[in-house]
Amino acid sequence: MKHQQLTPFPDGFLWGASTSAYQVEGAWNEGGKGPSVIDKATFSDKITDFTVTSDHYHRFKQDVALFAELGLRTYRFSIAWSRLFPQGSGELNAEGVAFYQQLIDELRHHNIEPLVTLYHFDLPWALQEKGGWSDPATIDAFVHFARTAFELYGDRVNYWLTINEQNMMILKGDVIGTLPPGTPDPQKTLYQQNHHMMLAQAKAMIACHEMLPQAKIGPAPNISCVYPASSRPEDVLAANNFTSIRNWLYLDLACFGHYNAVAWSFMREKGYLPTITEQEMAILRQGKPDFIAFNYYASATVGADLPYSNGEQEAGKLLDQQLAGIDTIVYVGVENRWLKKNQFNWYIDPVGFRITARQIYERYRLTLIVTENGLGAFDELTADNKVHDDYRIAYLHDHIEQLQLAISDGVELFGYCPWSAIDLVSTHQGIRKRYGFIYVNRDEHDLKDLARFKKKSFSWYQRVIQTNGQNLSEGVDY
Ligand code: BGP
Repeated sequence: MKHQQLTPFPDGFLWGASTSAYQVEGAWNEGGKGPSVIDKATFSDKITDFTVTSDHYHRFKQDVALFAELGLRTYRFSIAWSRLFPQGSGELNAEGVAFYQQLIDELRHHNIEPLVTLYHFDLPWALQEKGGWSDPATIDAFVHFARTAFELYGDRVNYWLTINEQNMMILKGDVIGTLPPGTPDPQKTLYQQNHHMMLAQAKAMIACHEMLPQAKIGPAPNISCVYPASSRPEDVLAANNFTSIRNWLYLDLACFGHYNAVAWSFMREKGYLPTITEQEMAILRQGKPDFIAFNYYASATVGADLPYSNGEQEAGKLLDQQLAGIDTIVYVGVENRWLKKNQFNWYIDPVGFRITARQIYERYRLTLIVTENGLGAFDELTADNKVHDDYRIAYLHDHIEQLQLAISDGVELFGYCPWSAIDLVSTHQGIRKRYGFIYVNRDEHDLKDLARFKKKSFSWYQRVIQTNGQNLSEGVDY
């Protein structure tokens, strides 16, 4: 649809930016924090230092002041579960409690609305050792953790996110570290874990509504529209399969409280069906989100079978959460010749962003917020401490433009939080893959002085926020 007139971003729109605890805080073993699966993961060992990351734990006041200067109306961050509960459950760590109290107070002091993710990939190691999400006791531990966070911070936090990218943890369990290496029957195990996470999420949403009637809570999956490789009906069917398995399985359970039919039949065919009870399904039906948060980086394209030239099969590329991958009886990830790629081989597809937002809104009719979207790139700090990241400005410009088109299409959207507020360590590609508006002066292993420098995109986004998204194209002084 070509609009003659665009609908403006609503008043009070939450312009924001995101981070997650294990990627930004550092202080991995300070302040009484227990280890998480990330601290024990082997994937990052050689690539980068994950123990200090951006040192936000020690520099949060300086960082929040910069976020305020940027003009953020909201800041999305996650609570490190093992900072509150070093053992995952049991004893509460007072220093961890105090850290998030101070962070939230600092945000409030600057009129920045905290948007809190309860769990962003960093399951406490003590729980992982007992079976992690395969053990139903982890559901209780999560619910206790969530209730504690509601109790501690509920008077100052109005927006909560349950679990970050649960769908990626299941689809890419080996990449993100959800599953200990060597787990027998990994796929079946992951779908059972998925069921447990869904229950944990539903119970947390129920608890939130009971304890904090004024607060709002929702899931935060990674959702991408899926294109068929061609107009061949079999390819369209494959795209449909992948949409159900990648996207709707998770959101149908969260919003409707039932298993998506196509995803269910996929799990049955493959022998991945989880064990479920009627009582559990009743809990899933009862727990309802107030909104849907979603992360979007790129679209996916799939075909029915292998005759297509398949860039995704090249060695090493499968180790990535944004690639569809291959399941020969269901879908095959293929190249999309219409789209450009970034330096890390992720597609850049702003129109896909609009399509994705429309699809989610049309299906669930819940208001949306974008909790991640951004460009990972090799930024260069010049001799005079500048970063001329015009490529990031271009990416964000094109995506925000499409977001306004989605709003003009009728999609209800209340916020946009690009990834990331400040440079942080990438999930598996180190600090060299930078996303932030603020440069952090460190290399992979040489931590330098960790000084902060505003990038050109900082000034640009500042203007976007000031003009409520009406001034995307104007250049900025930098
Ligand atoms: C999402 C995660 C984030 C972040 C982002 C960028 O999947 O929720 O934690 O890492 O992707 O990914 P990467 O760091 O791999 O570039």
